Amino acid sequence: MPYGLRCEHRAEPLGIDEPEPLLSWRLSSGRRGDAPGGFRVRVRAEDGAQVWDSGPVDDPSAVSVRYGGPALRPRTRYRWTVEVTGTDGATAREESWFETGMLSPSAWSAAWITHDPSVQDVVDAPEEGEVALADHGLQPAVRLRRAFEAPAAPVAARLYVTARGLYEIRVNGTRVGDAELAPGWTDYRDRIDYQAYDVTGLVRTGANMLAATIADGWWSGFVGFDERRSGAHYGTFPQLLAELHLVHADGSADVVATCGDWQSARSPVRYADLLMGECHDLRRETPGWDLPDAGHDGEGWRTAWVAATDRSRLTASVAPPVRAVRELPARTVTPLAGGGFLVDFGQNFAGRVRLTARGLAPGDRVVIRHGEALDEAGALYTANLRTADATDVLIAGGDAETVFEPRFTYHGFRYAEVTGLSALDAGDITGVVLHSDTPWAGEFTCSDPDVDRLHEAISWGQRSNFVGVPTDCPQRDERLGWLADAQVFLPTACLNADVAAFFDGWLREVRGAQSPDGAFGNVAPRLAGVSDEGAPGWGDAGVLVPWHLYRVYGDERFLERNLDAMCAWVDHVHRHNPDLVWSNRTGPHFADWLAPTPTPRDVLATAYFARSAALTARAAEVVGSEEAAARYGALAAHVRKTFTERFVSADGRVHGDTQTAYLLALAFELLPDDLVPGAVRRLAELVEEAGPGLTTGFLGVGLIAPVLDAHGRADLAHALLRRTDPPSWLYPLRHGATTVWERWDGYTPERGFQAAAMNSFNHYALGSVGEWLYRGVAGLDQAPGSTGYRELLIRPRPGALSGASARYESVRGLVSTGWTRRDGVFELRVAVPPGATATVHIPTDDPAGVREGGTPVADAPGVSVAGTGPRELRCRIGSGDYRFTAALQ
Ligand code: RAM
Repeated sequence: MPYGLRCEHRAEPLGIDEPEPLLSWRLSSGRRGDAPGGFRVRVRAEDGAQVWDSGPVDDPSAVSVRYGGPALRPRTRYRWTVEVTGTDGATAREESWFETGMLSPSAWSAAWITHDPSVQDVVDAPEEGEVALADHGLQPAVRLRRAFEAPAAPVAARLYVTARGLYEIRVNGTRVGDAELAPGWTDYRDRIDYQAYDVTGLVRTGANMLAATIADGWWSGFVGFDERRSGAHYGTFPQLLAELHLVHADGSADVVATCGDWQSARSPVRYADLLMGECHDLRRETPGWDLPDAGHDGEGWRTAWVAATDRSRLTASVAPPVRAVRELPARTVTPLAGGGFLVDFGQNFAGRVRLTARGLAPGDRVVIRHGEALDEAGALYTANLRTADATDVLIAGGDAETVFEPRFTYHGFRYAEVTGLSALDAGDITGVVLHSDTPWAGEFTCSDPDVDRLHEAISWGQRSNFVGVPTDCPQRDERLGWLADAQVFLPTACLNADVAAFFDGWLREVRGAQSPDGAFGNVAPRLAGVSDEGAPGWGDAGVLVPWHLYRVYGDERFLERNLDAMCAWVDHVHRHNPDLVWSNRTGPHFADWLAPTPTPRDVLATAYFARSAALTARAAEVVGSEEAAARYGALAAHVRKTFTERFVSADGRVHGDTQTAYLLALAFELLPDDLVPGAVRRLAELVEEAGPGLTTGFLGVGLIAPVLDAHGRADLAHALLRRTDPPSWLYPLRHGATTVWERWDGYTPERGFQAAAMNSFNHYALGSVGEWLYRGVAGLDQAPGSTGYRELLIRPRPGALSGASARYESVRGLVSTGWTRRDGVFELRVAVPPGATATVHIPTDDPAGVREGGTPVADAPGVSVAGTGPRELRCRIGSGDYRFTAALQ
């Protein structure tokens, strides 16, 4: 059965601009050995007319096809079916739809509108709690509205909308969609995403009102840590651009577009900034302003100001929107000695609070400050937020009860300090978790509750930092799309969630941030003030990320879309380092960032040079660029040779003699075969000498468990996992962490907090060990040469655990593993989706005694024995569910 149909890696996307969308499906089957014989995809228009028929495609491993029909029409819904034929000839089908967006910037007619920025509001003298407004020169949000008549309720209504800034838009008072922080963060100088919404049910016969609020967001608010600018990285005031397309029963159409006949006013949101926070003055609310019967000449409304008409940078968003994905109840509410309350949500996360406030008089202020930790005295600790105020302010109106939730900001926090209320019940304050709504795809659990907590902390780090773009941290004045952080965490992220569309969107920013010389940046979207030229391991993300996405999702377009940029990057490094040791143009060379033991910079850089050249060659091969494949393949071989000549001794010692030096050499396959055993031995010694312990930073940390495992030392990987002294993964968890810290020693009881200048408690980079929990501990992996989970590798590493299991929704279907070890019996359950095959490594003391479903493996249906290794039996299986049992002490 096909299920989980996707178009462009999204379920039922509304408003895509891709002319040849990828249509994909997953497969399930209850029968062992089931494999599809082939598929057929048909695409139809809304009226049922066939638009494209792939015809029967005889490809047993395919789970996707690119649309290959006539040019798609703009703003049109297409329905598609996939029919899968089993090897027995039986067919099963499933249906879905996608809808095109504007398809071309030239299709737009709307203008960018706002409140005339030359009209200054009378702003009250700042009072307590309006610090941000006073200090930072922030401006009130803007309201825009347009009344319109509909002769009859339309048969279809679509709203295409974006902002330079952030928008929230309503039809007749009802909020449209559930996207938060839309349109998201792009380098607005190059591209601005728009979103499409189905508003058919919201438009009525007669008078209607389209009404929006816009705020600064990334466009004109504070971004990052560049203190030279008072916000305004891209522009100085927010603007809205929207088109409402109405289709009537008689086939006629109307468009309501932003233009000079809209009205504008200052919003009661006195300021809203991603870093500083939001202030909402309810005394200024004018209920009904967004309804059709609102007085058109109400106080404060003016003719909207047309700021610009350039529509050339508009593109449909490809990533899933940020949404309020879940809510966290307050775990404790503690009254503070000086007044106010301290709320603990029990979890560090990105988002904001929703507060119900009662008994306030007009003008009363409720101030909500956010922080990740408490200081020694039990008060909110905010020093590590640097210049981010992260403070929301409610100024009460006349209502007996007010529900306040800021709309145009978010914070990274676990604790909130609320002042200005005489009482606060736990039920009156809720944490609202925001993140890019990447469908969760993985589950992991094992018999060690500490390791489970680590997995949870890693997952919360992912949730907190996938907010529009992959950020380093969600709390301080930074929150930038740092390339290395994303690159090292990507393998973990891909196992936790379906991040294909999310990274497809971000890679546009990575390419956009590339210099004319070919240098990728250190952050994407590009930002003035953060050094432009990519450092080793940072810039290389422009190569490593597309390659990994291709492997996980089997979608060659990740390579097609990025290959030119990958080649330009490798050429850039090569051009400036003709002797093949990367020592020139290393950008800010962050090396093995925050490593307890530093690795020589040229070793690390040259290793990445070789890796990027090798992956670029493989990418070129996949997309059929033979010349490029040969050229980069030869370059990679030369860089590897140079690496060995310059940095590796005859017994496999790598210059610097650090864990990360060996990890890079081994993970990137830089060493000739005869030097590998010596390098592995030395790596193991270094790990053992350290405790066993690790001395790696951002670039080494994700490699340590996989490399030790790949070279027969899974025992050491387990030892690192169990370690509780710093540097280790469990140490922060012993000290209250609920997300992975930026630094191994972000807090120690002896010394207290690390330097406030750089000490995030929610940074996912060091959590990149998450990948090995799935691949190593639970044993859920794909084979080295496999893409899109076609060829699985099931190889659990039990260590001293008594059980572990993982489930993963791959592009092909559900893969799962689960093992237990009890009373000398090892039991392993495996599920393989149709069309995939798997090699299963069963750890055992008695390979000859292994059974499947109670039957000796040699006789078990669908199982073939592939060989034995030291204390293991290898079997090959096809799709279906299996249960192996083996003797294991
Ligand atoms: C820090 C960021 C990020 C890292 C860079 C080098 O400021 O938090 O994690 O990649 O520096």
